[in-house]
Amino acid sequence: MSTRLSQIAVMLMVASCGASPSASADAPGGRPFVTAAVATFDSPWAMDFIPGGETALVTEKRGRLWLIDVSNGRKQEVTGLPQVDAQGQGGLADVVADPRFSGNQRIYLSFSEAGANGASGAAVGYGRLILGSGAPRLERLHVIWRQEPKVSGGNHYSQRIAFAPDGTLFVSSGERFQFDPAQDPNVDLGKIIHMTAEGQRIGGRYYSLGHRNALGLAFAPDGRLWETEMGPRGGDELNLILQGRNYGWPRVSYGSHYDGRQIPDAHRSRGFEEPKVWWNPSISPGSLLIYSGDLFPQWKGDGLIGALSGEALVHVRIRGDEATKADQWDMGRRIRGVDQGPRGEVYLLEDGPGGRLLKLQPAQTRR
Ligand SMILES: [Ca+2]
Repeated sequence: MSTRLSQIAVMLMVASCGASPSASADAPGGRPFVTAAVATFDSPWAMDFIPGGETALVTEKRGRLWLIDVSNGRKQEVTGLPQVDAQGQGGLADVVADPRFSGNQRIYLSFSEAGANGASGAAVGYGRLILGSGAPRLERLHVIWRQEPKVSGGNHYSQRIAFAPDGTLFVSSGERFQFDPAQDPNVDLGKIIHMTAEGQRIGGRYYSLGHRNALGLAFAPDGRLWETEMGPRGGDELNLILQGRNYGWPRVSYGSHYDGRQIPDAHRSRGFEEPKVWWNPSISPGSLLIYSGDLFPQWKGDGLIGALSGEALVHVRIRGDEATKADQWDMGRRIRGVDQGPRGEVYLLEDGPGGRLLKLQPAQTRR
């Protein structure tokens, strides 16, 4: 079935279930959106729209990058990608088009790269995306950041990229399942790092510390930086990121270690930042979008989180520097990515082989 046909089918199903135009789209138990599958991928990780159009970039963990026209589902593979170390949670990860893409054709990628003796680490680079006739290709990839130190094991790279409103870059640098280095000011592990678009560090080694595995990093329209972080068992967090602050891992967490050992709860009394929201049981937040469109006015300025183990789209209400849990819609699949389209539609990436790109639109037209 074509995308458009399946979309119509979903809408007809909703209509035949008795949804009336006057009913609230947010009625308890009901979803305020309908979904349509646009395309499928092999373990997709992240997506970003190229400014000004219907074309998005989608990464696959094993190292492939795709251009996709979301209006018709047509995919083209981008050549010229860096060699990535795809093991465990590592591989090709985030993709972000430069906000000045129309002038410089630049895209940023994060990926895991191999080091000596089987070690690996996160990295960020940019290149020029050459479009036009022929296959799309990435030219002159230039690595601007390498996580130090590289360590063994394939966990907690994080490697999420967020452009700040002023054109500088924030990168989440996971603690690589090493625990204590998240508190060591002299290594990159467990930090959020601030750099220029060329990779020059701003304000020293790190912007904030004490993070575990921060897979969500996004600016709100008011300029505040929010982060989601995978905690240990029952300790997933949404944090407001402030310069120089310590978020406590592994000294404190609302969760407990996987072997059952307890971790002290209270952050503030021990000198650490409290999470704004935390989840027990875990939802495994894999991505964070702060919604800024008009298509879903009830989400404007709020957080939308793709939940992996939670198999859900999670809505968090954000008001200034405060956040509260709002909705958790079961999607029946691990949700890896969440992004916003050019007209305010929301896109989700399912996790794993055959992961679908889903388009979310309002469940009914408001009259
Ligand atoms: Ca914390």
